[in-house]
Amino acid sequence: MMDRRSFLGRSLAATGGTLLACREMGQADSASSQPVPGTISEAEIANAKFPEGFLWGMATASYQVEGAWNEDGKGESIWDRWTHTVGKIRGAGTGDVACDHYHLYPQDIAILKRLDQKSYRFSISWARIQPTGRGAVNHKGIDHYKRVMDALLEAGIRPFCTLYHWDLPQGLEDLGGWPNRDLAGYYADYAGILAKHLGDQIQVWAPFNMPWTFTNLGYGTGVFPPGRASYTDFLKAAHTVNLAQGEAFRSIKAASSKATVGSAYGMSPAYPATDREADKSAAARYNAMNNLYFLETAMHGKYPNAFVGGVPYEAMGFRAGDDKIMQVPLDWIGFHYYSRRFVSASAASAHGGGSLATETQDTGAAGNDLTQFTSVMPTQGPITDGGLEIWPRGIYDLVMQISRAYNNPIIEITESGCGYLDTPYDRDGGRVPDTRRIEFFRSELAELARAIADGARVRSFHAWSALDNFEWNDGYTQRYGLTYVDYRDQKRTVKDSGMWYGRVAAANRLVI
Ligand code: IFM
Repeated sequence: MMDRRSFLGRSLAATGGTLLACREMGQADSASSQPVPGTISEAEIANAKFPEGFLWGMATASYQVEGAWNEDGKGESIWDRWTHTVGKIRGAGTGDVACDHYHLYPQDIAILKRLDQKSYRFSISWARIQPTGRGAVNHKGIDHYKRVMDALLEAGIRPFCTLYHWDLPQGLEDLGGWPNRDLAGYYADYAGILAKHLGDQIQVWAPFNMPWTFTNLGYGTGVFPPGRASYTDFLKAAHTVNLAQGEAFRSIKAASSKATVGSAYGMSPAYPATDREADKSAAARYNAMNNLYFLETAMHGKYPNAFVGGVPYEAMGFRAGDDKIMQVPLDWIGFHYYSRRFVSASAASAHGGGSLATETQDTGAAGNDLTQFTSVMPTQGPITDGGLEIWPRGIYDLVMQISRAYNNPIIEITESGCGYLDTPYDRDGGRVPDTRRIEFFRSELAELARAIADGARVRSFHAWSALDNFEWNDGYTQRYGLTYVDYRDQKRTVKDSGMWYGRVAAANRLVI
């Protein structure tokens, strides 16, 4: 039998590092030939190996945890405006207080340290640094993040900074938001400010969290702020973000010689719904649109083939020379894995649903005449309380696909996790017995270890999330944390999954 390292080596040679169609993503090449759930054995879990120095980590995002929405000179963001509008958020939740991480970060970092975490992925709120998104720096904002970085470094934890996790300053939305290409320049200024003031403390930067999601939901389907539903606005917003990613890469590098810049994309492995050629091409278009739309532009300066009739350059506002602005050699590739998709060819227009989880069940959305695919989240595996199918094998397929397509890059898993509503239970001594979350991570991490054994250069895994937090349109009705937050008094209780994950980090293997 061919060993796994040579398998990846041969695949790389065979493909020359170019993009693979979905049928090449391992043995699971279409919906009809999927393996059954739970195929990873206890022995494989027990023997799963992670490289020495593997960075076990957790992630959060500014709007979801910080609170302090109008303190220390912070400006209004589009999420402040959205959550302060009646009817937008389940249960009328807002991020005004959230987990109060803005004030409680010392105790949250102490928990990370206690759980042997080596990397903390967080995001910076642009409106704390430049209240309207342009102009003078708010030094109180910079000083806050400097203190957070000091606490992380003191705890021996690597700061992993996402520059933008969806909380655009409202002042920039008032100028037209991401469809206005001027935002690429404002964003590059913001990135340069961060690198100048925080570059001594932060070396790992990801410009955008899930750029496809916030441009599509914010401007294409309108279920996220600013709530616009226009496929042309989505195309324009996505193009500005691609330009901004390139410009930010350069301004970060110019301001900080130590900086490395990568990504934090959301990705879902896509399988054709049937063995029909039309569905295979549709799955490849899904992959190009939902997974590679911001990666291919950075690595190769061109849009991937997501459209039936070719890239709609005019509609997206593409200008001569934009390919050069977009192209930047990312130092590493970061992406999240939550769930997979079955994709079929479809010409019928369709619209996305109302939340982050359900939206992903139908990505044809309003631009379906251009992309001509429909995707669904399968329900073959167990479904979490957050509404997503559990499919551990997906992380293996995704990591191998990206490894092959981009010449075996360094990979950071920037998020993965599951929503379960377990709470502290007196009869368990006040513990939070979230055994389903432990099971989720055990199988998934064993699949990740399998990809590493097969030659993928994965150097970190960030569990989403360090804390229960504000889950966007779902408000506080979902709990993704490895630590429970009681929003009445902000009391933290590390869940059983958090304790387990801490033992895994300490042992660098999947302990029982
Ligand atoms: O909470 C979100 C996060 O902001 C982005 N990735 C998915 C998470 C769970 O839905």
